[in-house]
Amino acid sequence: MSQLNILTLPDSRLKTVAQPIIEINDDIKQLATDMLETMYAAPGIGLAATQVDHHIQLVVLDVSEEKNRPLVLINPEIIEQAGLQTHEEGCLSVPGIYAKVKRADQVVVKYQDIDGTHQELTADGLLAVCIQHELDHLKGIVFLDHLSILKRKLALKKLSKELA
Ligand code: K1U
Ligand code: ZN
Repeated sequence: MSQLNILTLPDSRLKTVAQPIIEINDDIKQLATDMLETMYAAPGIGLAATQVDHHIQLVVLDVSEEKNRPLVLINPEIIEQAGLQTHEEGCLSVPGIYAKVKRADQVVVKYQDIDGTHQELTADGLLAVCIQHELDHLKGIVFLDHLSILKRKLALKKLSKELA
């Protein structure tokens, strides 16, 4: 197992659109294991392959209190969504910046698990927020892109001060 380097803004690689995974081979399984280790160590509740400079459709998540419910989503796709919720979000690629983002309250996501089995998961609350946040990363979108231009500018200014 090894921890991976997490890309941070303004790295343009975070804007890359991830490609579907055709074959779930040992390299993909190792990457998922390393991403989980990286996420737990950060600490975080989610991580997309984009953030560790692998531009493939793979995300890991664990929103449990005990950090004992890891989820690996391969080729995830939101197939249903309903309602609206506003939640404060952070991002390991935007360290030290938090902002409220409006997203769907409930989502149904279809994906393949690490064995390649097709699955569907219905999520609400923090898990739904985290799924939407991580799937955005696979499209090259970060949570600041959901803010007004003014709020985004303020957040980026704060980030540049923090990274200086
Ligand atoms: O994608 C990422 O960078 C991970 C991000 C996920 C996320 C957080 C909050 C709302 C939506 C998505 C994080 O994990 S930031 C760190 C964080 O929120 C956290 C860390 C430790 C304990 C609890 C939360
Ligand atoms: Zn993020």
